[in-house]
This record gives sequence, C-alpha cells and structure tokens, in this order.
Amino acid sequence: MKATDLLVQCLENEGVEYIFGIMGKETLDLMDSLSRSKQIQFVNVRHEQGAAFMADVYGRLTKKAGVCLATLGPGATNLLTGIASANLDHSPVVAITGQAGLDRQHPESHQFLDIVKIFEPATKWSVQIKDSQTVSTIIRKAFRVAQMEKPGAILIELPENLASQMIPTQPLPVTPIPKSAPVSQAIESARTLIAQSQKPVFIVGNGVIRQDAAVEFLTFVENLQSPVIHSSMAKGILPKNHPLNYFTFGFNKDDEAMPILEEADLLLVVGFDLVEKLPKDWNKKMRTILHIDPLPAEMDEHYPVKGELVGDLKETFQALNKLDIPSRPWVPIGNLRERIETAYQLNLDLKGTQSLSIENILTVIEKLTTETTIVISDVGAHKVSIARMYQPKQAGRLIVSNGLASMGISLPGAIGAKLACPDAPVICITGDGGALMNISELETAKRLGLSFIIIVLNNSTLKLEEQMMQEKFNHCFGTDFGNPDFVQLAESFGIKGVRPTQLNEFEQVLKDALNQTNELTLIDVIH
Ligand SMILES: Cc1ncc(C[n+]2csc(CCOP(=O)(O)OP(=O)(O)O)c2C)c(N)n1
Repeated sequence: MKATDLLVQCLENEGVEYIFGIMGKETLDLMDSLSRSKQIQFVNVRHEQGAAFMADVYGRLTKKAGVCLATLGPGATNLLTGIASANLDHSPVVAITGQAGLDRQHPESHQFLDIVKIFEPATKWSVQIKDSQTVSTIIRKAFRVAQMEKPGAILIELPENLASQMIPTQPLPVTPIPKSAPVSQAIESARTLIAQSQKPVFIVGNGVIRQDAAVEFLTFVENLQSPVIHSSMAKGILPKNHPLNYFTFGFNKDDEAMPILEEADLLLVVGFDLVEKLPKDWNKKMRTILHIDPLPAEMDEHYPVKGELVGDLKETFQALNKLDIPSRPWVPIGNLRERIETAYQLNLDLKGTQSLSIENILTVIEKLTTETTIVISDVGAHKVSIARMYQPKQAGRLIVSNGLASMGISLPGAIGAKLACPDAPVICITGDGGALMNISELETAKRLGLSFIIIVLNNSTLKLEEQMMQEKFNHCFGTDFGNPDFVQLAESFGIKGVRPTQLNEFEQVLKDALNQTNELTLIDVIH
C-alpha cells in the first residue's frame, strides 16, 4: 500500500470525519488517497488560516482532534495563526502539511521552509515523517498527544518523496487515554485546607468543560456553598441565576468580580489555564491556592500553591463528592452579586430602546438562545462585552479565543461548530475588522450547505484598539477603515443579507434566521 493510503487509513482509524484544507503539488498523493475514503470528507477552504480555525472549533466541541491540511511553504505558514490559537486554547488539532522531498531540502529550494521548526513554539509536537514505515506510529502518537491533557495542536510534515513509497504496515489500535484520580493523601490535605478556610472562592476554567466535569463540579460547589468566578472560556458552568455564580473576570483589571478574590482566604483554582489571565492580575493579595487540575501547577510568583489535586477532573470531583467536607457558606460583602449584575448589565431592560448597541444586541441574543445554541465570538471590543455580559445556557456553548485571541476565528469557527454539532443553532458574532479577515469562508459555508447566522458589528473601526489608544494617548491613529456593503457582499455569495435599523427589527430578523434550517444569514449591524 502506498504511504498516503496508509496515512488515510490511520486517520479513518482515529475516527476522522472531516479534513479542512487546501492542497498543493506536494500533497497530491495524499489527496489521491483521500479521494477514495468513504469516511472522510475533504473540506476545500479558501485560506489555510480558516482551515486551522475550523479544526480548532471542531476539535474543541467534539473533543476529538480536528484535522487540517496544507501544502508546504506558503500553505503551511498560512496555517500557523490558527494552529497557534488552537494550541494556546488547548483544542485538539492535528495539522498535516506537505513538504519538499528529502532529496531537495539541503540547498535553497523552491517553496522550502523548515516548517517543523517554525511550528515548534506553536504546537505540542511538531514532527517530520522521515521514514514512511513510521506513518502509523506517528499518526497514533499525534492523535494521542493532541487529545491528552492539556490538549493542543500537532504538526506532521510529509515529504513528497515518501508519499508514494510502498509500505506493508497497518494502523495502530486506538487505546483510551487512562484517567487518574488524586491520591488519598492529597485529598486529605485538600480537605484540611478547605476546613481551615473561612472564605474559599472557586476560580473555574475551561478544563472543567474539556473534561466534561461540570455536573460533578457543581455538586461540589453546592456542598461547599462558596462563590464561583468563571474564566471567559468557562462561562455557563453555573447557571446564570445560581446564587453562587459571581460570573466572570473579564478583560478589565478592575472588574467588579475582583474584590471577592481579595476578601477570600483560599482560592480553589479548578481547570484554569493561566493563558487566560495571569495570576498577578487576580491574586495581588497572594491568597493561598488549592490547585485542582489534570496537570500539576505552573510555577508563578503570584500562584502560591498549598495543595494540589492532580487528576482527571470528573474523577476528582466524584471522589471529593463522596467525602464529608464541611460546607463553607459565605457571602462577599457589599451586595457584590447584585453589583456585578448591574455593572455587567446582565438584566438589561430593553423597554423603550431601539438602539443597536452591543449590550442591547447581546440581551436579545441571550433571550432567543436555547441550551444547545453555540455562540462564537471574534476578538475585539465586542468580545469584551460578550465576556462580561453574555451567559450561555450550557457550559461549552460560548466559544471564545482567549489564549492567542486572534481576530478572524469566528466565521471559520462557526463552520467547524456547525459540522461538529449539526443540530445546534450557531451564531457567530464578529467585528467588521475580524469579519473581513476570513470573509472568503462564506463561500465554503455556502458550498457545504450549512445554516448559521453571522452578525457583523459594523463600526468601520478597530474599536478595541481605538478605545485603548484613546485611553493611553488621548488620541487615535490607524484604526479606521471603509467597509463593503455587507448585505450586497452576502448576496454576492448567494447568502441572505439583512440590515436591521432598529432593535425590534434585529430581534425579528434573528428569530427568522434561527428558524431557518437551510440558509445562512448575515446580519449587518451598523452601530
Ligand atoms: C490577528 C489579530 N490582529 C490584531 C489583533 C489586535 N486586535 C485586538 S482587537 C482588535 C480590533 C478588532 O476590531 P473589530 O474586528 O472591528 O472588532 P471591534 O473591536 O470593533 O469590536 C485588534 C486590531 C488581534 N487580536 N488579532
């Protein structure tokens, strides 16, 4: 069998359903092998960055590695931003790139770049296949490493001259990743730490969603009766109206949730990735940490760990929930929950307003979403508002990029989301800056026959940068641009485009779009 036939068999063996990418001369053998797969659909995208973002969101939602493909040189470098984003957000992704044959890598050579080296800092593992006999081992290892904690991105490079070599090997069997629970001694010292504290607070992160431990975590929280603050990526773990929900620490240093962390005497940090927010920004008072995570704690001056529960989070909370740990009920001073609700505008009254402000729009969106709706945010001022205001009705149903925080993720991400969860309504919210970075993927979405909603917040500026520059220098520079007519642009792709001018029109348009099961709708919101 030729090496790329085996590679495709290995991908099928891993359960791969989609490969997002763009081919090139150096991947022709792989494309030829893929053309014969009955299991894998190749999704021909319009820019490799889009392919990586699609694989990221697909991987994040299915918890199986999303796969993307590019050719050597420019194809591979185009993948890089999306791959780095997946890696920092801990989404499982396997990227496969073509490469010049081993016979022409030593001299200056057309389109040849050392892609493995370029991808090293942006991946968990970046590897060149040097011997076609190793294809099945490398593919199995790639999926295992991509999917095990903390998940991330892998780059596999296949030199052209190996692609067509004939080899006799088989895919390796897929074995489950073992789950471990913390040892009883660690659980005992955690129990003591909690028992000694008067005011513990939970900081909960995306690890709880990744490890499907939200139910077990909530049981533990309700036993302990202590307040919970979510990271942006962890929103939805506690329901909006849960009395212990103190919402999110968002983007601002002086977020209204911060005083809770200062009043607390123990921080139970659960599945939280420091990439979302450095401890120096939330632990100025150097409160003691009980670290509860699949991996041991990072060393950080502002992260003074006194106890560590290291293990699978579902197993950990199942074990903790069997113990008799005394509850630690307390309420932060100063009506903080109500103050956060007001500051984050969580219960905005829309009576008498028709303004298309981001706050009003998010309030309408939240009203119309269900438990299954997936909202995916781009990066910009709108993401800050979403991080503070928008409350998904289920954990994992708000997708934000908070590691690399790269503009341009949301439209391709919506394609990945819709393919991962075909029955879920999907709403992508993007600034006009981010929208035009990957707008070409509208054609991909249309071609795939997908149905989702794209809301473009059209303000002809890089709003977040404008705000930050204004604050720092009292003037702005280089933030403005012009826009196409987004309605006509959508229509030119064969997609429905609408431009509501009032809030009630926006609500009607969104309702109609959510009722559609076979149409893409772009909503142009000028504000
Ligand atoms: C790829 C990339 N380039 C630049 C930035 C820096 N950046 C962060 S937010 C932002 C502005 C985003 O503008 P827009 O998409 O219009 O959204 P808005 O802020 O107006 O809501 C920029 C330039 C980034 N995060 N990612």
